[in-house]
Amino acid sequence: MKKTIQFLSLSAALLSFVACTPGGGSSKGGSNGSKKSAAEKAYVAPGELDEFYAFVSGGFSGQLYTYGLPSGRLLKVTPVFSQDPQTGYGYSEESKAMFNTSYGFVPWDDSHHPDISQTNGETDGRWVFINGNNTPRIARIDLTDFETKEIIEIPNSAGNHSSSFVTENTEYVVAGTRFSVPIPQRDMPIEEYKGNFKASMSFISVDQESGEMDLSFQIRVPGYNYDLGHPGRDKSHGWFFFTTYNTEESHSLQEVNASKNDKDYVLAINWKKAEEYIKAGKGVKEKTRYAHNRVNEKTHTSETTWKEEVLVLEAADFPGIAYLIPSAKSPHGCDVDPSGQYIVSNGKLSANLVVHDFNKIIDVIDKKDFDGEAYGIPVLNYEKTLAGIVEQPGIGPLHTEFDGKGYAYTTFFISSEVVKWKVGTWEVVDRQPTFYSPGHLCIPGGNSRKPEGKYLLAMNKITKDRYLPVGPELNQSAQIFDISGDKMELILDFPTIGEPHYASAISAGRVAPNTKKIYRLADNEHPYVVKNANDARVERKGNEVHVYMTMIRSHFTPDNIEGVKVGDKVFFHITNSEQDYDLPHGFSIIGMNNSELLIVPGRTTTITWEPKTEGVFPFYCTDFCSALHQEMSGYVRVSQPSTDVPLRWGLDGEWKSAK
Ligand code: CUK
Ligand code: CUA
Repeated sequence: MKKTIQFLSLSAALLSFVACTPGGGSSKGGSNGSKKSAAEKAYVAPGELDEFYAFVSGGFSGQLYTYGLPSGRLLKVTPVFSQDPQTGYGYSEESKAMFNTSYGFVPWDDSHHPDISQTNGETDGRWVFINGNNTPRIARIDLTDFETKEIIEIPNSAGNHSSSFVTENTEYVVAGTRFSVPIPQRDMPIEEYKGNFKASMSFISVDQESGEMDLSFQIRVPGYNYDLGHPGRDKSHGWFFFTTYNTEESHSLQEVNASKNDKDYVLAINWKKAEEYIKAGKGVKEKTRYAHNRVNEKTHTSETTWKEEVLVLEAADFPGIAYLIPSAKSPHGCDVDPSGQYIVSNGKLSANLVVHDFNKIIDVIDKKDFDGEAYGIPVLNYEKTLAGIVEQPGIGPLHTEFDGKGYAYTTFFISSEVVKWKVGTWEVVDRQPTFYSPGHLCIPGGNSRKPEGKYLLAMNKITKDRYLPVGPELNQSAQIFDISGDKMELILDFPTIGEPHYASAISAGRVAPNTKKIYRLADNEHPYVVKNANDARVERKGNEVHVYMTMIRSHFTPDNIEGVKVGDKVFFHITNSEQDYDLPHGFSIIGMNNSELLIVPGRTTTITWEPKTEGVFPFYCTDFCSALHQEMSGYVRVSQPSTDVPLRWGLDGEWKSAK
């Protein structure tokens, strides 16, 4: 019965969707001005390409997923914080160092907020940054090949959630802590949290040429929880805004104890001011230890550099760096409009949506018209910084994005809807149900001066009956709305992987032309590269056997190896000799304890194998690469340790021996 009602109301909703908007112009397939059905708007015909790339976080999968908009097609899985058996990321010898942290090898994380690099406040399509929540880290993905190139650990942080958000010229990737902890970490009673735990806001600079990150400085702030943040832009460029919760500083049963205060704060940080102090030699270099993992582009191999100190500015000691603005109860999202004037604090436990005015904030600060302080940080007056209130727009606001046409869109988790409201008049102009309970939403360029307000992607937390049932664990559900008209129109539902939190999207034209097709074999400086198949060989170093192998349609060189012994550790260093687009080969051998390798043209990758018993064992190419793919295979003969079988390798009956 419940099902029927749901179905009926859904059909009604869909009908009204179809009936309403004229839908704006389409950039694909020519525009004829005729009305398009919802299905047509999301339909990207065979052979046609999407208008936008959407980078969708994987949440607890730890990865980044690239979808096309408006089709909802999954274009790419980029492994970031978690091992990936499809590519060998995190299993291959070249990629293992990416997971080094001060906590050891950590091959998983919870990734929430991808953000695209910017130039002059616009997304520029160079890199995507994304946070690892659990073991605090930030990763950089290069959009020429959609691979993770760098992971930097964030010391003095715990639950790296209010991150990773990019300032408008990619000066910094900013990473706020969620939890407060003892800094430096030490053994102390949990009950002594209040007043003793601290929080760190990390400013990670980005090299504009290479994209390389460097932890520039941290600002030490009171021991609240910091949920989300966004950079100021345009007039508020140089500032950063974070939402706080648990200003009660409770350490247990937070659902009650962190929800007592009627208002929590928005923390406003003037990072330009912090830079001035640093230039003047201020701040303290604190001892710490964290990993900085980078891929060497010439060898395609990751390397770890251990860092031993961090520059810290105690916010209370440096006037003008930090201010606390009382805001809606327990705010979640902290969003800044394209002009940089309005800061929306999505008070998830508040009936109204509170918007602060940057001009007023500055005015209050200039007049030093403070309402006291907290831990030495000036507290501003709520009313005096208020731009306006969106009155009772829905229940449980989480996140807001902007369309660049004067409207904002807020997700409401509890009332399960997206609500469109007008910036400046704060009136609600449209609302549409989502199925069900949206978290973040994404409009291409949403976190920039120039949003491209054509589509809105809502990422829902609850799926229930949207797809065929598949047991208790369901994929999350995303929905695309066309927002080019006055009313939002639902045009597509599609399942996602892991739990997407934020997504950031960009016009395809800013990314597609720069993407790589192959890696040039001539540029490959991997120490085990084989550029000419004649140089393929096998070498023994004690109980290590190193196989220098090539792969090309449709054979491995060598494809016969003898003289390997039980107890050996075999390193297959394999170079894909192809120089054509879309020609990876795979590699796997029976009983390997890690993963296959998927090797793209021009690259060398290494996987290990430790045979446990004697015998003759096949290996094969795992990626269907040619009509003779099934022939792309070989054998390794494994003997007892006492064997006198010499180490040799061959192809087509021509054998060579190790010297
Ligand atoms: S959070 Cu998940 S819905 Cu981590 Cu940005 Cu709001
Ligand atoms: Cu190479 Cu299949």
